[in-house]
Parts: sequence; C-alpha cells; structure tokens
Amino acid sequence: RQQPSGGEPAPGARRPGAAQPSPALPLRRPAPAGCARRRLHAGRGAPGARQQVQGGQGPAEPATGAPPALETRAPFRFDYQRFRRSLRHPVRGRRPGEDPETRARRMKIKEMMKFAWDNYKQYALGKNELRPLTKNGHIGNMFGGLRGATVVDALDTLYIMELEEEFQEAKKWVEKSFDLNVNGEASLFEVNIRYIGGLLAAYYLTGEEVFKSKALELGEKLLPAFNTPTGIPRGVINLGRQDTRSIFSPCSGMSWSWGWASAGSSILAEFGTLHLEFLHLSELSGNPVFAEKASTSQLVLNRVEKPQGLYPNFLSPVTGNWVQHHVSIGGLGDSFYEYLIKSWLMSDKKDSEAKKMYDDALEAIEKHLVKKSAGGLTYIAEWRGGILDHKMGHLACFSGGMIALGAEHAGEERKQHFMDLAAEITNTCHESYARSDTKLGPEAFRFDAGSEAMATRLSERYYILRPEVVESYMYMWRLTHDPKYRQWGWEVVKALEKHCRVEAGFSGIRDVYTTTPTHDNMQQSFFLAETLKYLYLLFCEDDVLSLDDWVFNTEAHPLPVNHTNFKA
Ligand code: DMJ
Repeated sequence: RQQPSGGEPAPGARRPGAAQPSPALPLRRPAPAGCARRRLHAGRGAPGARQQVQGGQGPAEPATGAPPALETRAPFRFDYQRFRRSLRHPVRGRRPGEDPETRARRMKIKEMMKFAWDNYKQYALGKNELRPLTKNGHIGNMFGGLRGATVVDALDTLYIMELEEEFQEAKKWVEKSFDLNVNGEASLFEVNIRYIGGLLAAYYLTGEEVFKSKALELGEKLLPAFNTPTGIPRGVINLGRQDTRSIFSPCSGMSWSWGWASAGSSILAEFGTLHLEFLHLSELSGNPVFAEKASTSQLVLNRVEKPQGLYPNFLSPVTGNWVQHHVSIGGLGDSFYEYLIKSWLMSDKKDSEAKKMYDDALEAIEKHLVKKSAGGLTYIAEWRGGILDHKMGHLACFSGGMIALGAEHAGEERKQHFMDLAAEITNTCHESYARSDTKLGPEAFRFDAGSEAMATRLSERYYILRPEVVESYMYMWRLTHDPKYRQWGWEVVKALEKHCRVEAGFSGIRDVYTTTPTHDNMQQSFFLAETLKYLYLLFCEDDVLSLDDWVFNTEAHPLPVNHTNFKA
C-alpha cells in the first residue's frame, strides 16, 4: 500500500484494491491502550484522529452506529425465486453451438482457474492468499482479521465456470470456517469489494442463504465507519464487537483515516466505491440504512465544488472539502468513476444523478486529462494542481471498458465518439503489454522523455496478476465483437502460462521487461475473482452473465440490475 510520505502516496502507489507485491505496510497498528487514550484526547474531527463512533459524533445516527432494530419494522423477506425469474438470460448462458477454438480456449482458462484454486486449497485454505513458491498461506493486514479472501473472491468464478466440486469446497468453508467474529483493523474498501461483493454475488447466483446472511452480518460491522460529521466514511475500521464497555476490545467499531492519506482525509476511490454493494445490502435486508449511507457520499460529492469539474482524490470527512488537488483515473480515483455509471445501470437507468455526475466527470477528464502521444497513442494523464503527469497506471486501464459501457448509453451523436475513445485507450493499454518482453504490462507506463507506453522507473516494472487490461478487452469484445480483443486476451493467457505459472499456482513477476523474471510469491485473490473471470467471459457467449442482467462490481463480482423490487 501507499507509504506515508508527506501525506502523498509514494510514487507508484497503487489504486486501492490490492496488496502490493512488497513490502506490505498498510495500517497503523496501535496498541489497544492507545485507542482508549486517543479517544479521550483527540479533538472532534482532528485531522487523522480516530473517530469514536459510539459517542454520536456523526450526523443523526443511532448511538451505536448499528441499523435500526429489524424487529421494529415489518418482517421482510427477499423473494429469491421471483428475482431469478426476472433475469432475462440464464446466468450461465444457453450454450449454443460455437467454434471449437473458442471452446478450447475457454476450457484452458477453466483449467487455469482449477489449478489456481487447487493449489490455494492444498497449501493455503483459510488464509487470505496463496504463496505459490513457498507453498504456504498469506494473511496480511488489509482485512481486519477476516480470513479466506481467496475463497470468497473465487466463489462466483468457480460457479460460472461450472467447477461444481470446487464451488462446494468453497461453500463448505464459508459455512463452517468463515468467522466474522474478529477484532482487527480493516480497509472498508477492501472488505466491501472483495467480501461483501463476493458474498452478494454468490447469493444472487445460487440462492444459498449462508452467503446472504454473512454479507448482511459483515455489512453491519462496516456501518460505524460512516459516523463522521459529513457521513463520508473513514478508510479504516475496527471490526470488533461494538461494545465500548469491553476492556478487551476498546477499539471496536472505531474508524480512522489511513496514516498515509493527507491530513486525515478519505480517499475518493474508497468512499466512492460502496454504492453498488450497499444498495444490495438494503435490497436483501429491507433495511434502508445501507443505501442511505452510500447515498450520502454521492450527495456530498455532487454538491462540493470541483476544480475545473475534476474530482480530486482526497476529501476531508470532517469538513467535506478537498484536501489536495491530485486527480487520477488510476489509483486513488478509479472505481469512483466506475461506480457512477454502474450505479445508474444497476438502478435500471433510474439514478439520473449518478449518470449526470458520470457524464460531467468524463467531460472534464476528456478536456483536461486525455492526451495523445507523439506516436499517436491516446492516454489519460494524472493531474496535480493543474500540472499534468504523463503517466498511466495499470489500474487506469479499466477505463477503456468503462467508457465503452457508458458509450452504449450516450446520445446517438456521442456514442461513436466514446466508443472510439474507449477503443483507443484499450489499444494503448494493449501496447503497454505488447512492448514488454513478457507480453504482460507494467504497473505504470509513461509518455515522457521519449517514452511511449513503457515503464521508465525500476519500481514500476512489476505485474501482480492484475485484471484491468483484460477487463477492458472483455467489455470491448462484448460491445463490438471485434475479434482482435479475443486475440489480445489469448496473448495474455499464453503470457500468464509462460511467466506466472509456477509449480504450485500463479505468481506475480517483478519485471515485465525480462524473459526470465523473478516471482513475487503471491497469488492475489483478485486473480481468481477478476483476471480469470474476465478472460473466461471473453471466450463465452454474451448471455453468460449478460450485461442486460448484471453489473460487475470493481472486484468483478456480478450484482443484478434492479429490474424490480423483490420483497416477498
Ligand atoms: C482489485 O482488487 C479491484 O479491481 C480494485 O478495484 C483495484 N485493484 C484490484 C486489482 O488490480
């Protein structure tokens, strides 16, 4: 994760969402006694101060930050069968005849998923990730004591690929061993996109109650993070039981900002990436509190003044003002934009506020950040208080797919324009792969000092099995059916097999510009949730997880479009 260096993420800092290859140093981890002391002395809303949520510092909240007691409201039951009948396509498609090459390629990707899962199961089941070189598990400190990130992230991919036995193994682990009774500091964003997103998708795909109840229980544990003066959540939350009287867990239910984030600010891509999951938590529980929390962030962002229409990455949850003018469609900003257009799609095109925010943001991005290199490659630069940094992160490569998805719903005269922009950005990201020796792309690539779509710094040459480039190939394929996207996806499959597959799983590599790269010994959970899922879908018919029925959260977990209300 980002280093605390004067409040600014270190160069090469990544988009929130994944473990760094090395060295991990995410959370400030103070002793419990420190929590109690800070609680007494930290001023209300002091920058970077821990926020004690039980004291009612936030906007009108129940004192505990917990949702209103369910018993006081009409009994609610989500009608799963009715929901299933509302889908326009069977979730795993109708499987019409297809050409043997496409099928063979899809089967190869399925085999890769089985290999990744089997090795995780053998060496690391119950840990968060597999370390494929040392054949053991990794726990890390992003998930506040929660375990099994790979299990939860893999569930829907296993299901979609019809890896039935493996899906049952994963489900059994969730039923028997997934313990929510933990007491540690977690990233609100990571827990939401991986665990809540993974559980919700597994429930919607299968109707298995265990996934729903775990998602709701975990969702409630996240609510105290929103108890701030603005309702914008802080980035880190203690997942312990919210009982202030307990001398054993004095930090429980408290939330605070990342140590490296400017002046106690919250991160745009973190608090702006909750909407999809939180709306579904309300949909399934009948409890509006989740949707209300997520909507508050949207409201605050809609109202705040934006420099030249752009959204900076750091905002104070105390004042609701921007803390620093760094704008990026890559790390720290990215999935906020993604969730605007997807919120609108998921609302069955009813959330017009989200759509307008997306349209306006994209217009500002195009005006100020989209550039063309001397060699004719279109890219999206970063912006630091008006000065452009001619760099694109791997994380920013999701934007080709996002812009294509939005283009579908732009007015007729703008549609082709946005499809062209999406195709150009996806092409640039493909170039970042094609220009490397491994045919895998670096963490960041630049367009300055004579460089075109290549990393210029040693620290940016790594590849950690990230999905964003194949994510854009998948959307571009679905929306254009240009065969080059399948071809490009297949190049990635071959490169993964050649450079990332090791004896016991898949590993990231430290340098994409050498044909004999060293491995980082980490099989990220998003490799199973996203990279392999998007590759598989690239070789499926369009009715498998159809875009008519589903939106993918930022961890590639499919959540249904709300065609109707399924209260029983
Ligand atoms: C994933 O966890 C998600 O895509 C997140 O939004 C950002 N990064 C990783 C993958 O690179």
